[in-house]
Amino acid sequence: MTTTLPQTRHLATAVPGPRSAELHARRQQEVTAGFGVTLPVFIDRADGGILQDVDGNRLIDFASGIAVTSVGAANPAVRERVAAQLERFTHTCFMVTEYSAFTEVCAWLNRHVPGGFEKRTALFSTGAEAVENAVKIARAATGRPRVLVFDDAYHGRSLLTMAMTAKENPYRLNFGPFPATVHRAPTAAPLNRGGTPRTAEEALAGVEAVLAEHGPESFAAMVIEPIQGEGGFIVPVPGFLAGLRRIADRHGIVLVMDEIQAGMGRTGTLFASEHEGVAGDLTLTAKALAGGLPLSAVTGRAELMDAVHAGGLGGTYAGNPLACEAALAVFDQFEDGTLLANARAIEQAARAVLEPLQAEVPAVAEIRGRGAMLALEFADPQTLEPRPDLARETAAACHAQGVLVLVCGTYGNVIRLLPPLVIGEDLLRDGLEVLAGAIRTVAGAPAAATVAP
Ligand code: PLZ
Repeated sequence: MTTTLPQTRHLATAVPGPRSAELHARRQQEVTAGFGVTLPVFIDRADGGILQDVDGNRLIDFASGIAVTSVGAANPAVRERVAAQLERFTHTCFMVTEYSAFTEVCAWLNRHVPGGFEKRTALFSTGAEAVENAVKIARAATGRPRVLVFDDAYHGRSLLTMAMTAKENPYRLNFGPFPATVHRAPTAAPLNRGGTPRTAEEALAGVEAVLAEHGPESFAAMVIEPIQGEGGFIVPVPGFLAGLRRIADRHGIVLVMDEIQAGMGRTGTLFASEHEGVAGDLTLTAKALAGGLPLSAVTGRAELMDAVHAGGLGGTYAGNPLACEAALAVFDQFEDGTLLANARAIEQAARAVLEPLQAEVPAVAEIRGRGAMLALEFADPQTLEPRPDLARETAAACHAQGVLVLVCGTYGNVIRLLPPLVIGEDLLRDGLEVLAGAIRTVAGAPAAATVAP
């Protein structure tokens, strides 16, 4: 694939460099303190697997803007279609007058989203909006109020989706009260949560218990990520999603599959729920859907999607024409299977470098994920206490060497990899070697004593 930037890591200054530091200082004078930043570096251009900053550093992108720029941040087909649309018009509002790109995006999703039933799609702009609208649709279709969500869930920052998100700091802190109709059930525990369920059966019994407590007939929806993203790249234990499917069917609850982070090819299949052979009644996409332009979708059973009264769904920017054109360009690139093959090749390359660390560095507790959605969890080898300090220091060491990795997890002790699916082999390997070196330096030598998080 042709790119506009050299696909090599290059350090021209310290990271962040002087120009970034200047711009960051200015930002602090003008931008709310409520936005955090992973790495205070200002980007000038980006393409393929590279982010080039204003100091001339070329950083390896293992973040993709949180799983968004899977086709690269300056994908030629995306640029071309968006530019052509820019010449025609930028906006009409689909609720005022119509345009075909909106319909075509819906048609592609109806065809490709899992589930052998007739589907309809609604388009919005952000992931949180897709989640909110799925709940609206499920309520309208069932006439029920409650929503079931799970431990370690992330569904957004809006008032309802924040209530659905599990992690207190930073997402929920000081922002309550929360709607009383959102209830949380257990998932089978990732490695270091002693006392929580370990198997699908145990977790599903916990789900049934929460439903029974409030009456299963009062639940409109259960919402689950097929791989939990912000919560720590937690792959569901085998049988858990299938069990949720059965419980949803038994009680007439709408199963909502939040594929916002894990979907659109990230895990080596178009949708992560395909790995479990489970289809949601409603499936949510956003992020990588439109190659960096804001677009999200709710796709699902026609009878649910059409249960809403006309005018009940919408939004000024919902399914913006530039974003729809970008999505159509992304869809074209899934046609030949290369992007999915890339995701699987990224997994192989990453596992080959990272898995040996498990034997070598005791605090590397687990390497998990699917395709190009892989994570490494740090915990004390004896107590399994989370080690967020090691994740933080490893990320900082990578950043200093020009590799952008993100930290996630309910305990902040997980390093996650979300490279663009178009990242070149050499660049990927270079980034992985930097990461492995950082882990050895930070967490390697003598088995560290437990440090309070
Ligand atoms: N559902 C599964 O991953 C967004 C959030 C980053 P929006 N995840 C990244 C942050 O700190 O805000 C996400 C997700 C899943 C929903 C969302 C929400 O998508 O487009 O950010 O609203």
